[in-house]
Amino acid sequence: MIFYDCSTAPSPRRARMFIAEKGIEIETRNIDLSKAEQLSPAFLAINPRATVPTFITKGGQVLGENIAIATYLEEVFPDPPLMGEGAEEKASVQMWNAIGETQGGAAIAEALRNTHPAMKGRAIPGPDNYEQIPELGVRGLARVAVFFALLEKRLQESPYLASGRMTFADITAFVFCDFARVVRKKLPEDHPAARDWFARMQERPSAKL
Ligand SMILES: N[C@@H](CCC(=O)N[C@@H](CS)C(=O)NCC(=O)O)C(=O)O
Repeated sequence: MIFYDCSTAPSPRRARMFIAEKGIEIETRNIDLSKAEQLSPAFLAINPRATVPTFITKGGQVLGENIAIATYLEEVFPDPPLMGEGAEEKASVQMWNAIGETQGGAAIAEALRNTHPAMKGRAIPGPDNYEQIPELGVRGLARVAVFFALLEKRLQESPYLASGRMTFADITAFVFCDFARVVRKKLPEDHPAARDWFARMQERPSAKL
């Protein structure tokens, strides 16, 4: 198995945390996005979608999405369970992970990629170039605040997002909450439950990698 990581980007950090929480060692290769290594012919030959994380399974399959990597690793290394057990918890992990991606990660990406000078012409990751739309930057910032409020509401009623224990859904939301610093946003002081959850997540050894 091979894990293509990037030490500075949020999406591969989710896979890195997941692997660490499983307590497993996987051969890891760093792809430096600041040097556009994801667009090099060598990497495009591995993943033509040009994104990290990318993961090669034992059987040689190329996985280019966090959800696929997590699903695969959960099956091969079931302990500790991070994708939920039983119908209710499994469904909840999928739901809160999707919420983290679409309402958290996507909002931050929208805000960052449509405004940062270094992302000019690269508003969307992948092999194709897209111009920035500055209005999407403004909308993205508004959506980050809505995401934080959603987390606060959920974490007022549950210690972790999907259930009573830490799962992949928490890894996803935590990584994006932390990454929101790139658009100068963090969980506000009047979100005490979300801030308490964030502090608990931050203390995990997997969060320090
Ligand atoms: N949905 C994908 C997202 C992957 C993604 O967008 N990765 C970014 C880094 S956070 C990337 O590879 N960016 C390359 C680029 O900006 O060209 C996943 O969760 O695995």
